[in-house]
Amino acid sequence: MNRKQILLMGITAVAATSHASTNKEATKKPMNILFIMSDDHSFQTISAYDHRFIETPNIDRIGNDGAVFTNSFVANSISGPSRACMLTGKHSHKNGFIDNAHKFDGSQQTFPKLLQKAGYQTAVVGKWHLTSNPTGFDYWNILIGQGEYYNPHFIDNGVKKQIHGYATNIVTDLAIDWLGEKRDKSKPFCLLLHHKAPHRTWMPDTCDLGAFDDVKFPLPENFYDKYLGRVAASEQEMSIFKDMDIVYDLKMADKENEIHSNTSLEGWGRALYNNLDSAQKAKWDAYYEPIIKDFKARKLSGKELAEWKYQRYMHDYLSVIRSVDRNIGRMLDYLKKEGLLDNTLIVYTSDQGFYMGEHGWFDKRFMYEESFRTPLLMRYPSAARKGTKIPQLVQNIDYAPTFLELAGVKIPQDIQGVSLLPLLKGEKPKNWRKSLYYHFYEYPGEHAVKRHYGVRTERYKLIHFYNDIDKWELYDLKNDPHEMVNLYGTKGVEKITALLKKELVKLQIQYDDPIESLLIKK
Ligand code: SGN
Ligand code: CA
Repeated sequence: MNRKQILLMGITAVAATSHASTNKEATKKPMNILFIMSDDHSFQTISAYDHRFIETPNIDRIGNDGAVFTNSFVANSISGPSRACMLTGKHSHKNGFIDNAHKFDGSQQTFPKLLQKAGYQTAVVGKWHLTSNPTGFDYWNILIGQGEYYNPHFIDNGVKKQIHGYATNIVTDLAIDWLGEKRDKSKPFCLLLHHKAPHRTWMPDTCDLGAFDDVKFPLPENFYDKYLGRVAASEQEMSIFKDMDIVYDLKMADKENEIHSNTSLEGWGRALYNNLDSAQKAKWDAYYEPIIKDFKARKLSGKELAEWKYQRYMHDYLSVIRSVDRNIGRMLDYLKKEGLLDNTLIVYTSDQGFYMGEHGWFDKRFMYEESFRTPLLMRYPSAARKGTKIPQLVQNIDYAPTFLELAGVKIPQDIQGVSLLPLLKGEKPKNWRKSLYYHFYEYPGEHAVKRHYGVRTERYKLIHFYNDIDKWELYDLKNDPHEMVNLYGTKGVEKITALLKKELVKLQIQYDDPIESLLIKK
């Protein structure tokens, strides 16, 4: 179900309740798992990684008491596919969910099913986005499709409901309610707490409106990238200047109906506003109306408009993160109060990274660093050292085997990821992977990012864009961390190109990706 259908649904509102239990649980084995994930949360906007934009003390707590993975990546930088990779521990071509238009085959092996079989209580609350209903969970209460920020609709174990309030608060309430009131406390638990935030259209909670008003964010140095030598990058539709919608994304839904973006998104922007109740609207208007008035008076165009859009985008996005961080703090405090902190592995990640204006963009999809990387922090009570930085190359297919090993469940042979537990324990495994494989399929599609696959080593990245084009790109990440200079085919890179192509084929054989059959030109 898409955003449009959700907005048209008329379903009775029910109030969310949270009952903080006073029951203290004794430390017991095996360890519980709390897997927190946000949607589109860039590593640039987590202070454990980067202090330029925002402080996120609560997310950082997870890493301070455990580890921050400094080279964490996804296998396919988009929501449904990423989630399928995590659930199965397999690349997209193996779990079958290659793009958001697919339906997840819930009859296949997933880590929640294996944990449930091993005696865990399993639950998922919040964003699911796999089209089919969850399988392998004792309790599920999921947002429909992308979910909504305000007064969102859920499917509560098969029953549709609307809950009044703000999604990030509600999802946290549901998680706490399940932990305190609904689960079987004689069993270990595995809880997937998956936020909608900070996905487009970055609607802040009313209490966070204006939180960054006194900040002017510096433009990324490649904001005005001309994409020389990079054909796929020049043909995308994820530019802040060209593709970010004034009304839909940037909330300029004026009462006078004078501001028009002339896209179908404008109407949906106005519908999102209309979905707020009168008290929410009053707070929303108090913040945005002066901005709308000022925007109208300034009649911006060209670079001035681009930079105004960038500032608005950053202000809204970061205000949404404030709520994520605050709610994670609430969750950690709850676990502490319940005596659960020291018997629970806590994971924080995102379904992929996101562009904060680098290359002039928002959104994700590309194998370039900002979207290929994803934040990953883990609080592991038995860690040898707290606050460790783990530099090894890790990927989201590694989460499933990590959880299984932690639970003492045998990792099935067909899982393609590798358990991260040895790294968390401070071990330095010999033969750790030296390269990562990536494959993005959603083309033709929204934002027009061409199909591509590639390999990344510690220093280099080789990408092949295919389907309706045939273009290779090569980057030296040490000398060109922002991936501005495509070295492919230039003098002096013959040897490294050959090595990377060999590595790429090795990975395609190892992961059994039938790439040749996909290379059919239109
Ligand atoms: C929606 C968004 C896109 C976004 C995809 C995928 N458009 O379609 O901007 O790239 O989701 O995001 S919107 O008009 O519906 O907001 S994903 O993270 O869920 O894969
Ligand atoms: Ca996402």
